[in-house]
Amino acid sequence: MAKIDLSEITAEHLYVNRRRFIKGLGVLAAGFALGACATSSPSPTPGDEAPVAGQNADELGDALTPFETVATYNNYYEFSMGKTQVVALARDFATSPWQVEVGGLVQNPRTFELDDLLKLEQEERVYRLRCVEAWSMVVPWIGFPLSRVLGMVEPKPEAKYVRFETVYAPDQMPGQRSGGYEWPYVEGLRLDEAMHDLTILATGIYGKPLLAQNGAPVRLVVPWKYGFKYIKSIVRIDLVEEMPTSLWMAAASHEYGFYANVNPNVPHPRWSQATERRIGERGRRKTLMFNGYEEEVAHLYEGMDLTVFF
Ligand SMILES: Nc1nc2c(c(=O)[nH]1)N[C@H]1C(S)=C(S)[C@@H](COP(=O)(O)O)O[C@H]1N2
Ligand SMILES: [Mo]
Repeated sequence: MAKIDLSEITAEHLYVNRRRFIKGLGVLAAGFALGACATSSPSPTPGDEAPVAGQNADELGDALTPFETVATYNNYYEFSMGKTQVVALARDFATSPWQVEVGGLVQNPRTFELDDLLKLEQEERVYRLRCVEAWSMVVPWIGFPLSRVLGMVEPKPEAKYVRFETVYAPDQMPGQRSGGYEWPYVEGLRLDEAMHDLTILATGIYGKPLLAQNGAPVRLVVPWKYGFKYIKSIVRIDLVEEMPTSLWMAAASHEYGFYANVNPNVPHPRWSQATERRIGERGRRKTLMFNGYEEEVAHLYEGMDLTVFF
């Protein structure tokens, strides 16, 4: 949430982590300067120096989910429907060169090179990630508010929604070669949701560039919504007038709505949302309204019937 602030840290182990994180940021910054010349993202390899985050808990005191878990337990249907199979299949996914086209109802349509995005000030955000399958993690993202990019392109007054598209690369993404879904993956936000400060484009994780399996080189993170809204490997962002139809709405409109705000009181047809399994913990914990970000985002939905906007 907050920008990196050394003064808040006193405990020795946190201090060590913080210092290592700053070193990590240096690596990240060098990566920006070099123009992200790697052709694929690093995968966790035994013996590698473990990447580190700048803090080791979220604002509620919940511990970070270990890097190894975040990097190996993935939903990324373009590669596989098997969570633990994504890493291997995404290993050679080419994330450079990479462009993100931002257009539609804007004054200044613009194609951003990945480097343009990496030159924006990057900050760490430790957020809970809650999947609609009722598991959750705590993830230290690196990124920047989506509002910065939207501000640069200047949405026109008619723009009401933002539509995001994942890369279409069936040659590299085996899941896109099989039927069942309307590729590419599409997601959407209402413009005010997209402009909210909690909404970020993530370019890193645990102080390092984003891993292919986590959506490299750039993916959306909207912490008060279910994980399927966090669209990965984005190549297009369009400002539009009509509510976009997401891949999941198209695939199963009776199961997935546009808003998809985390809500313990509205069950999914297959999964109660009242409780969740925090990966790495025994037992279950109660799901928090808006995933614990109610104070920050509830005002966006004033007057809306939250029981029907799953
Ligand atoms: N393009 C794309 N984005 C995606 C998905 C996907 O299959 N394809 N899965 C979503 C789901 S269901 C979840 S829970 C999160 C998982 O993100 P993670 O693998 O980084 O934990 O990514 C989301 N973004
Ligand atoms: Mo998910």
